[in-house]
Amino acid sequence: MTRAERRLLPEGRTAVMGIVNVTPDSFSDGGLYAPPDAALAHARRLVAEGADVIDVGGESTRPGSLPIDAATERARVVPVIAALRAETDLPISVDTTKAEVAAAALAVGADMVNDVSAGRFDDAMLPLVAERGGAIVLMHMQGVPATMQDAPTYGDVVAEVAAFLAARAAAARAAGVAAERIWIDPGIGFGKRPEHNLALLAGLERLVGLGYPVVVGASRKGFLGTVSGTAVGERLAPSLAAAVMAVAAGARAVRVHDVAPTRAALAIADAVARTGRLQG
Ligand code: PMM
Repeated sequence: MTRAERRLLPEGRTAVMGIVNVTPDSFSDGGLYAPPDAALAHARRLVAEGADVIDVGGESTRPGSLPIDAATERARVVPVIAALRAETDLPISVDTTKAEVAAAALAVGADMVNDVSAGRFDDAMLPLVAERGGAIVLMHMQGVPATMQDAPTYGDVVAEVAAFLAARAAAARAAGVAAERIWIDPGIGFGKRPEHNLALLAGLERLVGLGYPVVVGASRKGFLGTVSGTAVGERLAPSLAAAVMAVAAGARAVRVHDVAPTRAALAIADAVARTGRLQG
């Protein structure tokens, strides 16, 4: 199957993007999957649990984290993506802000670049994705990971994130990326206080109205702990609630750690949404 033939969004239900962090320092899974074999085994498990997309990342973007060099990042993600591509036709995305890493990942079979900087950290990113016929996730972030949680400030967070994403989608199209290969993401937790994250979930329809598939990554994030009083290892139920709320507001995809329970929860959200559409 070629890249052009692989469907990024399944028909009639929300896409579940399963997270494979090949990093020694991710906030939510603590580097559990850092060795390539462990990352691959984890990816296989997410496939078996029903993931629609596998998102492989080699650089931590947790608050306070510092960038790593492209060679290190490439060495983490490329073997995992190549091995995964050899055994599945599922879409694979690479979570990176570096065109060099994205190019290597696309060359071994990735379909999509998940860029938390929306193409701003590397000017070569959008032209690369256009040239290779890849897809891209454009995510909002205020600041950079090292300092983004120091003092996030907004006037109207929903309006500002919507304007940012519209501008970045326009930049991607101007670089030659086809409109149907662009997803947008509010960037939950990226330069945002809990009230900003809640406002974005409450106002998600505004982002949906921009006309691109919206993906939401709330899984296990800090604001869920703030609101529900749960530690990072206890956030499955809050994560499922956030995913269901996102889908009810029109999100087409969710980026999650826990694929099987998310699929089960979203089966209900999708069925209710379908019934609502039938009722007109
Ligand atoms: N969150 C993280 C990393 N990459 N990509 C997108 N598109 N959206 C997100 O919300 C997002 C991301 C950080 O979370 P992790 O450490 O659990 O992967």
